Amino acid sequence: SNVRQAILDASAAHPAPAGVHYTYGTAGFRMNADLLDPVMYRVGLLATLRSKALGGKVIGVMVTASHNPVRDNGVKLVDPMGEMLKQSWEGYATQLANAQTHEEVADLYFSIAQECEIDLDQSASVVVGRDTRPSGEALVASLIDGLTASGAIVTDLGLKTTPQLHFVTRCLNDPSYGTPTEEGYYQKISDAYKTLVAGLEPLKITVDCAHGVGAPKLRDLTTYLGDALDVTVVNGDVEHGILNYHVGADFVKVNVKQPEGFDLAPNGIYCSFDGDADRIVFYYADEAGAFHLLDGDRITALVGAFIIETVRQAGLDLQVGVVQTAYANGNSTHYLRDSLQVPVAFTQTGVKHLHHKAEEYDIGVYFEANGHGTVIFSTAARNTIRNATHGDAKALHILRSLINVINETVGDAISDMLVVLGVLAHRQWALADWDALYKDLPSRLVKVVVGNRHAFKTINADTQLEEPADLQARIDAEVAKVSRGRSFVRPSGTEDVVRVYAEAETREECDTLAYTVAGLVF
Ligand code: NG1
Ligand code: ZN
Repeated sequence: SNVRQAILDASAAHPAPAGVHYTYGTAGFRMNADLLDPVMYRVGLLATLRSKALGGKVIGVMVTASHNPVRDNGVKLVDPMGEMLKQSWEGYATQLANAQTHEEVADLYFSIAQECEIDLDQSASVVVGRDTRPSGEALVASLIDGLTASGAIVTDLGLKTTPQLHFVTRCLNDPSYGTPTEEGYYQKISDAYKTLVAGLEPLKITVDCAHGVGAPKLRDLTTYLGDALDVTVVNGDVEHGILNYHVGADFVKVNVKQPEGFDLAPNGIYCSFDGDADRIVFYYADEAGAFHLLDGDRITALVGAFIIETVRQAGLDLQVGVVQTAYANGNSTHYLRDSLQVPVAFTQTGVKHLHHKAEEYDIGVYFEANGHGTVIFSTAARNTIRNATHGDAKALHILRSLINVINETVGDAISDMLVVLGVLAHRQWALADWDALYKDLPSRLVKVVVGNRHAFKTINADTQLEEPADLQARIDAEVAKVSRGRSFVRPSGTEDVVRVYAEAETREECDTLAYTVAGLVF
C-alpha cells in the first residue's frame, strides 16, 4: 500500500544502530540521545496507531529525560486524558524500537493494527512537546517523520514542561478541563491560586529550576500571578549544557543538600524542580545554617492533612486516601496512619501505579518520596464539592479553588508548588512548622552496579525480592539486627543499577544496614 511505502521510505533515514536493546520502561525510552533517532521515528508510528485505536483522540508525546544528565534524552506517550500510555501498549513500543530492518518496522505497524483491530482509515492526531535538551529539536523532527509517514495530524508545541504537555493533551480531548494551550494552563492555575489565597499575606519563594524548561515557564507564570506570589527564579541557564548539573530536585533529594548556584537565607522558602518540571522538593536553612529537606512524603503529609481537615470543616462525606511507595520514610507513614488516621496504600515504584491506586478514593493524594505526585478527585467528589449548599463556606471555597490549582493529569512542579504555598498561606506556617509535623527516620539510598539487574525480581509493592532465591532471607536477617529497621532491593527502571534502600532508628544503624545489604547484592 501507499502507507507501507511511505513508512519504508521515511524509515530509511532513521537506521538503527547494531547491538542496542531498547526497553519502554516506567519513564518511556530513556538513554544517551545519540541512540534515540530510530526510536523517535518508530514512536511516531506508534502514536499514530494509538490515536487511531482510540477513534482519533489526541495523543501526546513528550521528549525529555527529566532529571538525567544533558547528554541523555527520552520519549514517552501520553494517553488522551493526560495519563501515561496504557500498559499493554508498552510492549508494542519495545517491539517497534527493536525491529532490525525497515521491512520489519513496516510489518509491525500493520500487525499491531491487526492485533488491536485498528481501523487504519481513521484519522490520527498527535501533540508533541520537548524540554530544553540540545538534542531535542532533531529528535522531534525524527518523531514527526514517523507521524507524517503514517498520516497523523501533528501539532508541535515546542518547549513545554512535561505536565504542560499532559494538560494540553487532556484539554484537547476534554475541553471542560481547560483551554488547550500554554496560556490556558497559566490562566487556570493562576486564577485558582489567586482565589485560594485571596486576603492572605502573599508569600515569597526562590525556585531552583535545574537549568531546565521550568525556568522560562515559571517566569511566564509569574506575569499571570501578579502580586499574589513573589517568585525568584534561580538556576535558569538553559543555554550552556548544564541541565541538572549539581542542581534540581533529584540532586537535592539524593544528596540531602542545597543545590549549587545561590545561598539560603535563614528561614526562607526554597524549592527545586527537576529538568522537565514534574517533580518538586522544598527546603530551608535554620538560624544555625542547618539544611532541612521537605520531600514528597512531607508534601503528602502537609497537603493530605489540610484536605482532610477542610473536607471535615465543609461537612462533606468524602474519603481521603494516601498512596505511597516503599521509598516513603517509615515515620511519614506512621504520621499519616496513626496521627491523621488516613488510609495509606502502597504500590510499586512509578507514578502510574500510584495514580491508579489513588483513583480508588474520593480524593487520592499521592507523592513519591522524590517529589513526583499530585492529588486527584473522583467525578463524584468533584460534583459533591461543586454542588454543596450547606457546610462551612470558607472550607468549600478552599476546596473549590484547590481543585483548579491542582494538575490532576500528572505530578507537576509548578502546580504542586502553588498547592503547597496555598496550604502554608492558610496555615500561616513557615517551613519549620511544616517540618515539625514528624521527624524522619534516618534513611539511605544506595546504587549498586550489577552484572544483570533483570535478575532481581520484586513482589509485594517492591518491598521483597522473589529472585535471586535466598537473597530476601539474608536481607531479613540483617534488618532484624537493627531497631525499626527496613530495607529492600529493586532494579531501577530508568538506570542500569540496582537500588538499595535502608532505614533504622539511628543514622549509624541505617548506614550499616544499607551498606551490608548493598554488599549482599553485589
Ligand atoms: P527508578 O530508576 O526505577 O528507581 C526513578 C524513581 C522513581 C520514578 C522514576 C521515573 C526513585 C528511587 N526512583 O525510578 O520514583 O520517579 O524514576 O522518573 O526515586
Ligand atoms: Zn521529571
